Amino acid sequence: MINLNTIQNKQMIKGEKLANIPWQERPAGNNDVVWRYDANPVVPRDLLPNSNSIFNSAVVPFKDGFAGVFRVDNTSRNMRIHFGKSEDGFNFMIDPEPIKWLSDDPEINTNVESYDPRVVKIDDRFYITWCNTYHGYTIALGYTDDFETFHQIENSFLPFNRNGVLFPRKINGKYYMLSRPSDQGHTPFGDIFVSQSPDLIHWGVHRHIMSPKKERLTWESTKIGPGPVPIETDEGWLMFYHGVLTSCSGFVYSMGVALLDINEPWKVLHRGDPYLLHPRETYECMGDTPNVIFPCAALTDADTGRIAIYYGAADTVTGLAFCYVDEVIEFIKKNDGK
Ligand code: BMA
Repeated sequence: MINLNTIQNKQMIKGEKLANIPWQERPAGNNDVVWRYDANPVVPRDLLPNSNSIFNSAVVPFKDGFAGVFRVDNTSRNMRIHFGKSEDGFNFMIDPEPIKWLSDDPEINTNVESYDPRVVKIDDRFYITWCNTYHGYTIALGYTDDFETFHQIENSFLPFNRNGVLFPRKINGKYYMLSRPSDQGHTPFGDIFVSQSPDLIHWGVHRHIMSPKKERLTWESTKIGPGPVPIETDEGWLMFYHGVLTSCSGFVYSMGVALLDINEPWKVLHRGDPYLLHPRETYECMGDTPNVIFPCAALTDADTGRIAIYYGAADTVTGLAFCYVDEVIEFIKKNDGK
């Protein structure tokens, strides 16, 4: 909860304007920093004839509308990623066929299972990271210029790793990627790291950003992992992330936020102690995996400070939530649990 009277209407996003950002104002009487779209889910589980579930997906502005890469688990329960598009960011058309990655190297172009994509525009090219299988789960990287032809580059890390998230620009001449080293199963641990690359192929200079908060029971006691592409603000990189608590009936995934140093993003400036979004609605609490909120994308409008977050709900559908950048930064500072 925040005191809205104390918030100045500051514009803090350093990025492009997005006048057509999907948006719905905070409902009357609601003082939450992040609020949900009232017609969630935006993507139902059965949008495609053979989809079991569509969730943990990424959306970016493209031409006059939006394009995205969607995690679709089919009715054989294979995990695949598909191209999708939308005019308004609320209603999507998803290609029934998974993305066909072009690559000259059969060694990396395996893609037995593909899931949890993120998409980022760097200069004029859209880069896609996703969790891929190469002798175990690891981070794959590809790009597209037009969302028609997709090229796969190199797997960024050795197995096991998940949640590869590129920064939207080079920092001091290097590409930066967040990730969460893991194991081959439902990893019971996980810290967020950041790595650097001169060419998007060779990754190194690995730096630790933050660990789960294990010293007391918290919503992020078990493991944490990066979510959407970090948002550049006047105060640092805004990093929404997921955190996991182990309850009597299993993992509970919530969303929180931290602010990272602009030039040395392994340095945490502030970290919100409470979560920002936690499974409460039926579509978040019931599904193939109950009690999961898993954010993978954020659209931003530098003009108004609006942020629209796409998140997977209960490993089944895709939801949308909204917030203002200045209110999120105010929240982190007032509730700093670093
Ligand atoms: C993680 C990933 C996500 C999933 C989450 C909750 O390990 O597999 O794709 O949403 O678990 O089940």
